[in-house]
Amino acid sequence: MIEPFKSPLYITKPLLPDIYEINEMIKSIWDSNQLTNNAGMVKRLERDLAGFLGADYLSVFSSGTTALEIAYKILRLSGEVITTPFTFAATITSLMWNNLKPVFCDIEEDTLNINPDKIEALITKDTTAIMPVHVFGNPCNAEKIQQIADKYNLSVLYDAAHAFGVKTGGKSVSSFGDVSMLSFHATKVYHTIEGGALVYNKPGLKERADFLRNFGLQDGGNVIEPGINGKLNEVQAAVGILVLKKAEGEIGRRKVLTNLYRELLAEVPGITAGKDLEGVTHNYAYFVIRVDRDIYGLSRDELFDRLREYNVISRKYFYPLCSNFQCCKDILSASRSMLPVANKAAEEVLALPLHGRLTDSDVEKICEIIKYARQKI
Ligand code: T4K
Repeated sequence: MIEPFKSPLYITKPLLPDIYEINEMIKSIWDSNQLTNNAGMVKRLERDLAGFLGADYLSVFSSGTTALEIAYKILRLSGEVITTPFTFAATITSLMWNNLKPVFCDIEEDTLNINPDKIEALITKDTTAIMPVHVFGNPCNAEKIQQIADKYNLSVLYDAAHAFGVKTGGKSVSSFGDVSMLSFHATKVYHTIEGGALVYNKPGLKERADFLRNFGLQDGGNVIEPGINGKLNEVQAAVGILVLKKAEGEIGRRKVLTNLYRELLAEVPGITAGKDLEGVTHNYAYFVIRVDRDIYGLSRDELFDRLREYNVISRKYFYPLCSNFQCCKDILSASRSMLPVANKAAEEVLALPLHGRLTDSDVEKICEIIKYARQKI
């Protein structure tokens, strides 16, 4: 008999800066009286992040979603944007909020990313961009996607919300496409409590984005192009500066736990735990499994409920599938018949707890529960 965990185990627990170090940083902000508006901490964070990511041009924003919305403006997107339904709501709702129509493309079975072989058939005269998502930090097939974009003269905007620090072939994934968006929400492997960034791969874009995040104000107060308030404040930037120092250690610990999960779940029929992709430096942002009901004996939803009885609070990322949202019911490409792989994944994928504060024995016990839950049927 396995005892439930005494307190809930969530899929993540934010990485926190040392309390004394953050106090020092906050004191210096208090002394400066400059709390926001592109001041010292934000500038320092942008420099630190650009160094960490090897980015030439980068800006930080108040959230990943605001960063996406500003990216739509600087890339001058209009009409239709081809994207994936297997993503967090923000990818899709931010498009719709900006009068852009999401066109849903099915995904690959193994990476859960947009399937590049299915993109071309969705391009119309109204398509202006492709917005792939590096789902759970697995890099998309950027080479193929760029070939299609070049052929049809489309922009490529990566939703890299999950892909902080991920590299493939030694190159940061944020170097792909025209622009990449990173999310720094508290649930992310690296965070600024709330926040996000754009990494630009063309000169000139950063300058416009920086105006747009500050209402579009130019020096002298004139506005050429209307903007929004998308600024990160000084206290959050200070958190980001300190959390960055701990990011590599966090990723290293998550790697150890991921490998432990994989080893222990390998013996459970019907549970697939994924593997590292060749040539990829992963960030272990999430640990997800797929549940094959016919082999495992329980559906993903039944396993989710069973884990909850033991105080393991997993998450059904991404269910419901974005294309099945009520707000997408009039979009032709949202039809289930066109998205078989994504609809199946949304029924089978489950994110389990993964963060640097978990112990090996936490993971061992979660895996025991998954084995035991199956035997109980
Ligand atoms: N594109 C993609 C692909 C994304 O995944 C996201 C965000 C975005 C765009 C937009 O980026 P942002 O605008 O958010 O920067 C969470 C996050 O709110 C969201 O940022 C994230 N993706 C998404 C995948 O996950 P929920 O609704 O699942 O979060 P929640 O509150 O259920 O948190 C999960 C668990 O984490 C909780 O059970 C407990 C724990 N937790 C959470 C918070 C907020 C903590 O321990 N402490 C905390 O402060 O959306």
